[in-house]
Amino acid sequence: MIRSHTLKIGLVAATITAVFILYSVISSIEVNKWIPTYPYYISGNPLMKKIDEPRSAQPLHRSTDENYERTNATLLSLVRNEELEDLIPSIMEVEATFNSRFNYPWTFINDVPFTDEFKERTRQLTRAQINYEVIPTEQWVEPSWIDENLFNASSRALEKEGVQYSSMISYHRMCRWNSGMFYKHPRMLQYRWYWRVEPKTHYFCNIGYDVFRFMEDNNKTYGFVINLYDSPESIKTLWPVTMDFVAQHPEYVHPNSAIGWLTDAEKRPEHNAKANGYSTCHFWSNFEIGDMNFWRSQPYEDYFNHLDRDGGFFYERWGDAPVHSVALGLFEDFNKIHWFKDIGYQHIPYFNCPNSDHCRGCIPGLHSDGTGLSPENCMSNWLKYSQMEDLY
Ligand SMILES: Nc1nc2c(ncn2[C@@H]2O[C@H](COP(=O)(O)OP(=O)(O)O)[C@@H](O)[C@H]2O)c(=O)[nH]1
Ligand SMILES: *[C@@H]1O[C@H](CO)[C@@H](O)[C@H](O)[C@H]1NC(C)=O
Ligand SMILES: *[C@@H]1O[C@H](CO)[C@@H](O)[C@H](O)[C@H]1NC(C)=O
Ligand SMILES: *[C@@H]1O[C@H](CO)[C@@H](O)[C@H](O)[C@H]1NC(C)=O
Ligand SMILES: [Mg+2]
Repeated sequence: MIRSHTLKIGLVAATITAVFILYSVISSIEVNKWIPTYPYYISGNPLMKKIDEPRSAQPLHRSTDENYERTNATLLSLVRNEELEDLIPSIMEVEATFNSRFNYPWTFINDVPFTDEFKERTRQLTRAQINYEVIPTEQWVEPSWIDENLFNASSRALEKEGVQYSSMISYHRMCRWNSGMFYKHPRMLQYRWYWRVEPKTHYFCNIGYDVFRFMEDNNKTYGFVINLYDSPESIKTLWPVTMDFVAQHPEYVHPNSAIGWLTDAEKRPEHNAKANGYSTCHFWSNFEIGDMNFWRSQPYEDYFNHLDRDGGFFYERWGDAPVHSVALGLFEDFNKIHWFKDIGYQHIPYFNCPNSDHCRGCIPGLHSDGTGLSPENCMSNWLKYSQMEDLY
């Protein structure tokens, strides 16, 4: 009697356990669609500290303020007609989390005219003014001194080294335009501040304050969300060419520069070695909120011309992200560079996911959606050299 009773209890327990295991497996499959299997939470991850809104020297400006006024700014997107479907969700999310309250104008820029479909579909997405612009040819195509044979030969060599997009001339043009031309576009000359928005990016957090006026009130030049190491093969001579420039213009280097961040060799010595002295750390420029007065300044103008003359935008594959970052890191006060920790953001495959009540659909602390990408994160270097660890 006792034995069969025990057996029954055993059977019931086994069944419950089996159901529970089955349930766990099924639910973990569901969960695993969203949560990466590697430990995305690393101890000391600064994103895990709960945050709200950034500290500001003056009260943050809200659209509900009495006498609220926009500042001199535009949302900016360089984009192709074919990318319309990928751009629409990005616009919708920027509108939903920020711009539906502030109504900053959008500026869409293209190397060919926008189609009617592009214009009609994007017009549905915002109440704000929209500028549709074409890039003047001379701001887009290779400068006269670029040799096509040498470009062809170098891009084949870079291709062999695995440098992404190296034989796509349009990608080189885009990187050069984003480095030294976008703020010279006739439409952009009307504005001081810009926020760059790319197709296929996502925005997870409500931003209740005017980010441009935050920049203005706090004397910030540049805002970023993600800090990464670059592919050193794409920028082998960027640092040596930059050092030539600095030797000609030592007066341009700011006494509070972030040179330690640019030259760090401790964390990834092999990157520093391949990039000839540059850590390859950079602000990921598919998101940027910046003051175009910096790009329009004499030091940056001279620096860009020096790089452009060298030809590395074509003979190597210098990205606008490392070019912007090296310039900011050398010629600007690091205190004027702001990590928008509170802005939840994704551009495949990286994230900035704050631990904040303003965010939805993004796992706090998450940096990337693939395994093995955490070595690409340079944020800890930035925080170390900019001594900003305690500020957030
Ligand atoms: N109009 C135009 N936009 C481009 C071209 N190439 C790239 N872009 C834009 O430049 C940005 C960066 O390009 P993307 O393909 O996203 O490069 P990735 O993010 O580095 O993979 C995106 O906003 C693109 O829409 C081009 O040839 N013409
Ligand atoms: C460079 O390569 C392109 C594409 O393969 C080709 O059309 C062009 O003729 C080449 N230019 C020169 C100067 O060899
Ligand atoms: C906005 O800034 C640009 C560039 O600094 C300037 O030329 C323009 O006059 C400004 N516009 C307004 C309305 O302040
Ligand atoms: C910003 O710069 C202005 C002019 O140099 C200065 O008066 C002001 O105190 C600065 N504000 C902050 C928050 O640093
Ligand atoms: Mg992109």
